[in-house]
Amino acid sequence: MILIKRVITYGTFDLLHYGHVNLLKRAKQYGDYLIVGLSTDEFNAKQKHKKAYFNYEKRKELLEAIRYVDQVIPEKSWDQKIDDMHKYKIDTFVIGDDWKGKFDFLKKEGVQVVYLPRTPEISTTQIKSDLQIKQEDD
Ligand code: C2G
Repeated sequence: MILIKRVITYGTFDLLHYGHVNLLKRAKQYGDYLIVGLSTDEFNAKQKHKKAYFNYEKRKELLEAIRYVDQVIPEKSWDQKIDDMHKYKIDTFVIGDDWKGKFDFLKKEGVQVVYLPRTPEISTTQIKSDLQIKQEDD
């Protein structure tokens, strides 16, 4: 019997860039099937206090085009992760090390928790501020 190892990660993935792709590529290496819990526009606004440039549908479309991503589900709240681990039969939870330690509680659900080093020098915030400066220069 072939065991399908199932991996999950979560994020906003706005202005998709190579740091995101690098995370997804490494996350996929932990299994055979990668699910992304994509922060909804409402979750971004109400809980993460950030407004994505691209709305949920567009961010989902971009993620689904990435070879490493097998399924995209909505991330609507901070509290859905435990249920998600069981609902989607997750073996490994992966996220960038800016979250180091924050999701260790998932180990109690029998899930391996992995924090991966972030890709240096790139972030959605950096892109936005660089573009801001560029516009002022133009
Ligand atoms: N990331 C990375 N390197 C970067 C930028 C981002 O590895 N240069 C990773 C982040 O660590 C995260 C993923 O890419 O694992 C998505 O980044 P964000 O959209 O910024 O994720 P965040 O807003 O931190 O949402 O419940 C968890 C949250 O939804 C995580």
